[in-house]
Formats: sequence, C-alpha cells, structure tokens
Amino acid sequence: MSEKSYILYGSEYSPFSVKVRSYFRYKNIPHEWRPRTHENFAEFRALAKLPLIPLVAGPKNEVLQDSTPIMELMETRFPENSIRPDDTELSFLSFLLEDYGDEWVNKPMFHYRWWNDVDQIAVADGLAQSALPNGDANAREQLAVQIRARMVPRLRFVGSHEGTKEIIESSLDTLLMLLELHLKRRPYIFGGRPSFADFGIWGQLYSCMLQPTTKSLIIKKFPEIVSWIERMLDPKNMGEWEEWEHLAPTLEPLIKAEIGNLYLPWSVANSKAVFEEASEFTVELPKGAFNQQAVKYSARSHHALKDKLRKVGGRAKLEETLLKNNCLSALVAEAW
Ligand SMILES: N[C@@H](CCC(=O)N[C@@H](CS)C(=O)NCC(=O)O)C(=O)O
Repeated sequence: MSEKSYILYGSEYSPFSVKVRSYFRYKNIPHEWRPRTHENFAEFRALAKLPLIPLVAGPKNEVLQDSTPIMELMETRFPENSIRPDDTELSFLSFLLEDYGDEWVNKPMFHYRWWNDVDQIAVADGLAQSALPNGDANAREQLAVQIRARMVPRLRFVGSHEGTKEIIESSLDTLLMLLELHLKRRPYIFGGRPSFADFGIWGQLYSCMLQPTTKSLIIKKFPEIVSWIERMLDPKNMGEWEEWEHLAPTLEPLIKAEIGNLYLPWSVANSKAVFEEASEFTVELPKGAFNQQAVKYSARSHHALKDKLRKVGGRAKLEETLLKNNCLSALVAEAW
C-alpha cells in the first residue's frame, strides 16, 4: 500500500461501508479495504471518534467517519468522474434519493435481517465469520449466538415491530418494483454514471442480497436490480447523465410513492420529535400509523437536506417537481 493510500475499515454486512467502498473503487481512489475483525478492533477503536463503520484513515493521520461527508470531501479531492449530476436540480434529487436510501431503505434492510429465524441465523453466522476469520468453529458459533441475541432487540431502533411490519415490507416491494422499471432503460439511476443516489440505495440493497429472504425476493422478480447490484460493486462510467425529461416518467413515481408519501412525512415527524425532545413519535402514513423512537441522526440529515435545497440557485423547476411529488413542504418547513 502506498503512503498516499486510504484505509477503509468496514464490513461486507455494513451497507454504509460497502457504499463507500464502491465509491472509492469507482473514483480510483487508492485504498485498502480492511474488514473490521476482533484482531484489529483495538486499532480501529484507537482511531474511531464514533463506534461506527465505515471509518477512513487517510494520509497524515486523518480520520473520517460518516459515509455522505466522506464522499463529499473525496469529491473535492478527486473531482474526475463526479458523482453529482451536472444539472444542479438533478444533483439535489440525487442527494434526496441518497438520503432516502441511508435513512429509510435501511429500515427494510435491517427489518428483514433480524425478523425471521432464517435471516437472523445466516447474518449472525456471516458476521461472526467476518469478525473471527481465523477463529475456530466453536468460537464462531458462540459469537454468532451472542450477535443474534444482541441484534434482534435492536429492531426497535429502526421502528420495526408488529405494528409497522407491513408498512416496512410493502415499502421495499414498492421500491423494488419502481426501481426495476426505471433501470430497464439505463445502467444507473441518473443515466450512464453512478450518482450519490445509486451509492446510497445500493448499499442497502446489496445488504439485502446477503439475507436469504430479501435475496430470494430480489432474484425471483427483479432481474434489472440484480444486474445493477452486480454493476455497482465495481461501478464504471458507462456514458452521460440523462436529461430530466427522460428520467422523470419512471423516476417520479418512485420519488412520489417512497419519498413524498413515506420517507419525508416520517422524517419531518422524527425531526419534530427530536426538536421537542420527545423520546418517540407516531406518524400517519398511507398504510397506517408508524411508531418509533426518535432518531437524532436522521433529524440532522433532514436539516442537511434542507440546507442543500436552500443552496440550489434558480430552483423554480426543481420546486415544481418536488411539489408535484409531495416532497416540497417537508423540505421547506421552518422549524423541522
Ligand atoms: N450515518 C453513518 C451510519 C454508519 C452506521 O450506522 N454504521 C453501522 C454499520 S452499517 C455500525 O457501525 N454499527 C455499529 C457496529 O457495527 O459496530 C454513515 O453513513 O456512515
């Protein structure tokens, strides 16, 4: 590894880690992918400000965490093959879809990961195997049991419980159905090149492929998504950004159904709860009430998205698109 390389600590099972790894690959950023293991955990902990992966250790003792800011910073250092569509309005939509991937698609991914026995067992085994690559079978088995017992109760952190199960599962169905149609005509969400949107949504769907229930759902019914998931593992520039007029017929339905009608109403209600220091909140969504504990991180990313929208100059056409797709009010609301 050259001295100018970045070390990327992550896990194959961490959607945010593989998101950054695919980004580094696409941008040809010199890096070493270092799966976090029990053996290197002390080294990771000494660097980490937050106990989270991905973590990027850069030249000159620099430590970076949080996938979106990592990628935004790298865009300034490695401007070639930008992942922001040239058009500022499309660039904003790409951030919106990325944010939806990170903060909402994470729910079905995590829900399916820890809901059914078959998925709990497969993922806990995989996580134990990656944490102890040199351990014996017995140690790995014990670790898998511990991981499963620790993670299943965390379903409530993403709001997954009997009362929300159907909303979460049908949201993934809708995303897959609409994304499948959209990807029939292009290799990436905004045309010939991957954007922030692809990396965000892909990280979560790649994780879904490591879980038996979602893997079989995707493989059975969504061949375009399977190809895109494979393509995004090591993405290449395959052409130009497309015009909104070409993208809109199949991208607007996805934005409206998933972001306008589900994710943003949830996100506003969450931000309001965080603002009011409420520990939990309930929001009425088209398929019923969604109740969960308030998430500070998602409230921060909601504010960051609103800031990004404010910075788009001459955004009349964008605002019209957002309005038409039920997204505008959530992104211009004053307090939250
Ligand atoms: N917003 C953060 C989220 C990072 C995150 O939630 N990472 C999870 C794994 S996907 C994590 O590190 N959880 C604790 C652990 O695995 O020890 C990002 O985009 O990087």
